[in-house]
Amino acid sequence: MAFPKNFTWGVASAAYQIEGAPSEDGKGPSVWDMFCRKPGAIWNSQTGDIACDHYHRWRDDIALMQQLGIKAYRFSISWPRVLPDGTGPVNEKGLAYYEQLVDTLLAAGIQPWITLFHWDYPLALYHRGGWLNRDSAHWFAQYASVITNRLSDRVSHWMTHNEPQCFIGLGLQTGIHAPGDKLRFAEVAQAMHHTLLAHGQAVQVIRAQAKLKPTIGIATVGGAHMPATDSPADIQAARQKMFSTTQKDAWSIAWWMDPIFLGHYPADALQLYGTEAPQVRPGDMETIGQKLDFLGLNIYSGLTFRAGPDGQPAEVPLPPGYPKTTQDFWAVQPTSLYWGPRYMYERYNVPIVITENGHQNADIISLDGQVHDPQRIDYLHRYLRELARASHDGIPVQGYFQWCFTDNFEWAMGDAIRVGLVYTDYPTQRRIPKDSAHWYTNVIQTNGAEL
Ligand code: BGP
Repeated sequence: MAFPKNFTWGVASAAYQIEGAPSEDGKGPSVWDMFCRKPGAIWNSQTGDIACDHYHRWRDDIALMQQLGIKAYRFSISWPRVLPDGTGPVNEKGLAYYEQLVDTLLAAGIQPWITLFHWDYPLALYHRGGWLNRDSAHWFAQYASVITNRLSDRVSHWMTHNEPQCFIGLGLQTGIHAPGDKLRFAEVAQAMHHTLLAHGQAVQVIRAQAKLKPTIGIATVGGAHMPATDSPADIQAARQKMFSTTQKDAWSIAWWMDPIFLGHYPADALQLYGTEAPQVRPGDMETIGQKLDFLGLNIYSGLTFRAGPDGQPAEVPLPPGYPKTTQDFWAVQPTSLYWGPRYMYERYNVPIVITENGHQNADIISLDGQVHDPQRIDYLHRYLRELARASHDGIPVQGYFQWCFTDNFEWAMGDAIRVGLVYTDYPTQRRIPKDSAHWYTNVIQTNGAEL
C-alpha cells in the first residue's frame, strides 16, 4: 500500500470560498459577488463577503498548514482581484497579495499549486458576454500572462480551470451557480468550446513565458464510474458509460477531455448535439490540444455499472441505507479513487493528480473543545487505500490534495456543510484542527504506509 517516494501530499482551496474582502484594495466584482445578492440563490442568503477572512488571516493559515506538516497547497487566484475589469489595468495590490502568499508558502516549505480559474469570473467580462464571447479565450490568456510573468519565477505547478463542468453546467445551464443563467444548449455548447480554447491558450502562454519549467494540468470532475464486479464485461460496461455522451449538458467527461488529450470532440457527442454543436474554427483543436503534464481529478463519489442483459451498461442502484455524506447525500464510494484514475489514465495516458477529494459533514465543537470527525477519517482512509491500490497497479498517481484546508463557503450551500480538515468557527474566525487533520499529518509523515 505504498505511494511513490516523491508523492505530493496537499490541501486545496479556492479564492472566493475563503478570501472574503470582495472590494478591498481595488478588487473588482466577480459573478459570485453578484449572484450571492440574488434572493434565494444561496442557502440562508449567505455570501462569501467574509468567508474565512483569509485575505487578512493568510499568514496564520499558512503557519497552521506548516504546523500540520502539509507539503503542498492548491489555491486559486481571484481573477478580478488582479484585473478588476478582467482585462486592462493590473491591480498591483491584488498581485502583491498573491506574491506574498507564494513567498510565505515557500518559506514554510509548502509547494504552491496555482489554479488560475476557480469560478469567480470578472463581472465586467460577464457583461461583455463572458464565455459566450469568443474573445473570452484571449481575455483568459492575457490574465494567464500577467500571473505567469509575476509568479513563475517561484511557482512551477499550474492548473488552468477548475471543473469546467460546474461553472458551465451549473453556472450557465441550470443556473444554480453564478452567474445563474439558463441558456439554450447551443449556447452552452459554444461556451464550452470557448472555455476549452481559453484553456489551450493559457497553456501556450504559461509554456512560453514561465521562468521555472512549468508543470501544467487542468482540474476536472472525475465523474468516476465503477464496475459492479471485476469481470471484464462489467469493467468494460463502466468504462463505456464513463466516456459516452448521452445528454445535452455539460457533464460529459469525454466532451471536455477528448479534445485536450485526443485532439477531437467525441463522435457520439457531435452526433447527439447535431446543429447545436459549437462552431469550431480552423486551428481551434490544435490550440485546445496542448500537451499537459498531468490530469487533475476531483473525485468525491461515483456510480456503479454492470453489463446489462442487452450488453449495454446498466446502473446498479445503491442499497437501502447506503453510506453517505451529510448534505448532498453523495454515496461514500472508496473504489471511485481506484477506477477514476485507472479509466482516465488508460484513455488519456497522462499522469494523474487527485486535485480534490473530501468529506462533507455536520461537524461540531464537542464539549471537550475538540472537533471529532470519525466519519471523515474513515472516508479518507478507505479512499486513500484505493488510491494506493491504483498506484500499486501501475497508474502514475503523483499527488493528492485534500478538499479542503479550512471549512469554507461552499457555493450555493453556503456554510450548510463543512468539508475542511480544520474547523472554522465563523463568528470568531478561530481555526480548530479536526481529528482528521491530525490523522492526515500522520499519513503525510508516513507517506501513506500505515493506511
Ligand atoms: C468541488 C469544487 C470545490 C468544492 C467541492 C466540495 O466541486 O471544485 O470548490 O466546493 O466541490 O463540494 P461540496 O460543496 O458539494 O461538498
